[in-house]
Amino acid sequence: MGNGKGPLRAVLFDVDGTLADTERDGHRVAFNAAFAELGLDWNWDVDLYGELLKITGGKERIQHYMKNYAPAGMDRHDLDTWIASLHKVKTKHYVNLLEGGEIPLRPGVARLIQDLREANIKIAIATTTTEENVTALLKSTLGEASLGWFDVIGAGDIVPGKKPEPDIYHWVLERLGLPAQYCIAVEDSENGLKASLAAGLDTLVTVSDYTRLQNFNGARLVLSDLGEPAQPFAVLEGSAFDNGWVDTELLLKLKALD
Ligand code: XBP
Ligand code: MG
Repeated sequence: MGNGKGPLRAVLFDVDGTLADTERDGHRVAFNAAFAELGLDWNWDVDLYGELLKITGGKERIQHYMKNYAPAGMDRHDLDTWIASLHKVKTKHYVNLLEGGEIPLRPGVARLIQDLREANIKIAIATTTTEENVTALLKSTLGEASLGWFDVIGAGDIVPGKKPEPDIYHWVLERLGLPAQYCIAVEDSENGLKASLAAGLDTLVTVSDYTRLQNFNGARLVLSDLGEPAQPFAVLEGSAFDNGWVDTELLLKLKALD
């Protein structure tokens, strides 16, 4: 199961569901606001959105929805351009939500990022979402300066295949200049875990409401969240060595498990 021992040099964070619970009250709301703005009578409720999350990428999700729920629109000759412009409106609404401070970081995220920086371990982002969304989330939660804390931010359409393809992880590892065995990924979903494992990364999973029941075979450890001293995590799969919150020391122990 392991990918070879190596010192821990970098942690690669997924964004949606991992850094923050962005999907139900963030992306979903922004998609619906964009549909309303463009006069579409589509509404993605909480359950339907859970289904649609199987498709990663907002533009890909819209296309999948149209094909299965609103096929009439699929005939337009400019389908890709039309979806891209609808998605731009969605991004505008999503960034507005973040700038309004609507979405906080999940437990333990800010603490772990600080701890890794103090330990001189690199941090990076590997996500399917649009880069503007990542920068808006980091700015609104950790402050403007936090953008400079990340050695690499890999997001959106810069690679051909979105998760569960490993492309974004390969892209980030290449720019970090590190082989996978020196790194750990933090993910929240089965699609994300598939991507990180396919890139050869040991992976820690913190589940979110939408992903709790998914298959996390191959993860080093599956937790409720990263935990805080005053609010320890629950262990769902694997061993956390009696720790109640994820810190650099626990990640080093996970790396040494092979
Ligand atoms: C995130 C996604 C994204 C977001 C929406 O997956 O699939 O599509 O839901 O963002 P992951 P965009 O957490 O695995 O990176 O609309 O910007 O695509
Ligand atoms: Mg995710």
